[in-house]
Amino acid sequence: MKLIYMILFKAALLICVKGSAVTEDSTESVGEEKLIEACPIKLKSSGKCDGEECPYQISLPPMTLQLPKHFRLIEKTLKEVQNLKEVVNKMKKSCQDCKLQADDNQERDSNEFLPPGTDSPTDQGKIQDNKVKELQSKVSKLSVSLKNAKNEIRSLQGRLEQMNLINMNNVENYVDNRIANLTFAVNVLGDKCSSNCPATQPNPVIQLLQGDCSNYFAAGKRHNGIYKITPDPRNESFDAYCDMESMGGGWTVIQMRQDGSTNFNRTWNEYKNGFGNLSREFWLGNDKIHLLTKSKDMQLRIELEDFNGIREYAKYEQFYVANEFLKYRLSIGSYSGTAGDALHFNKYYNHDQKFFTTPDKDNDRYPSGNCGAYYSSGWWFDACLAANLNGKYYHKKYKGVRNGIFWGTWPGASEDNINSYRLPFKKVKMMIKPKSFLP
Ligand SMILES: [Ca+2]
Repeated sequence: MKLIYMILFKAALLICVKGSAVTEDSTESVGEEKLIEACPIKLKSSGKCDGEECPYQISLPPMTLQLPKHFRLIEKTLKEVQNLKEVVNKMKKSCQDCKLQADDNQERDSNEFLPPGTDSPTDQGKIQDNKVKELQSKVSKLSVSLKNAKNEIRSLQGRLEQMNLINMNNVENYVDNRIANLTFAVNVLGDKCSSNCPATQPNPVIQLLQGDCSNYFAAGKRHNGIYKITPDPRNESFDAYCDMESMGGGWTVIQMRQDGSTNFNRTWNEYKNGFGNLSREFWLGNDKIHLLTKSKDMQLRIELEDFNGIREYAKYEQFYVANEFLKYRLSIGSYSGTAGDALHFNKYYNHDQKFFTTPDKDNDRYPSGNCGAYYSSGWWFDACLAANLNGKYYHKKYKGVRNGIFWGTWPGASEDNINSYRLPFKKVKMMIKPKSFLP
């Protein structure tokens, strides 16, 4: 504090000196009195001096100091401090109150002090007793109902056992009755048999399934005609024309042409199932040919006759037609004969391992079109043909597209050109027989 007073005093003096200096500068005629008036701070001795130390008195005029803005913060802080002080005091007081209350409670508990209006200790005990009694009665009620439930369960168990027993008895009785009946029936039969059971000769009807025409031949059939064959017992039997007379007999004919009575320009499904008349002209059917060639190793014999009366044949020791999934692919080999191996004409015209193509299903190797449609036939076309025994039946020579029955190795067949007449065939026969067949 002393320091602050000193600073204030010094500041006041400085203001006075400066003020007088200004006055001196502005007016030279200012007197000493004015100076004193201008600086009202008075310093004078007061009392007696004690040696060199003399008491002095300073009288200061009331004054106002403009403090910097920061002093506002000090004021605010002071106020806050004051507030805090009050709060702390309040808290202190309340804390003291709390402590007093706690002490009071402690005192009350220890003295079992009961405020007026509450039940006395004896009342409290009664209430407790009542509660215990209530609980006891509840427990006893529960135990009674539990007992009842137990009894009920027992009686139900008893009934269940009875029912089981009844059922078991019923079943046993039923089984006993049945056994008795059966025993009676067996005894009756036994009596009958032991007395006069006629020795009945078994008369089995042995129906041998004939796989193909060679089986009929082996069974003594020697007449050409239609026979029912079953190449695969898992598939249905079907009729086939059997050639029992030519070339050792036992031939199953798969294709025949002789008069042009049957149109061979047919669909995939027709070639699949077969068409025509078995006694005259027909295609047995690709599914049937597949079954026949699958059941046994078959040889194929092709007989051809032109209108000049020339007859030739081609024989293949290997002949197999795959199933429909494999597009009835042809496997043919081991040629022998007089007509020439037109099915393996050259490397460009080779029918071996070719798929079957019909006018409505193009499986051939000719990229620009359908050989079947172009040559009006269903056949194992390459791109397109050196042989086509399902071609159109011409009764005489013809010109134009070579869509008639054709065998490329036939004498003179390869020499013709587009402008020359093409040779028709009078008779064609394709027939198969197991390789193992011995007439
Ligand atoms: Ca094609």
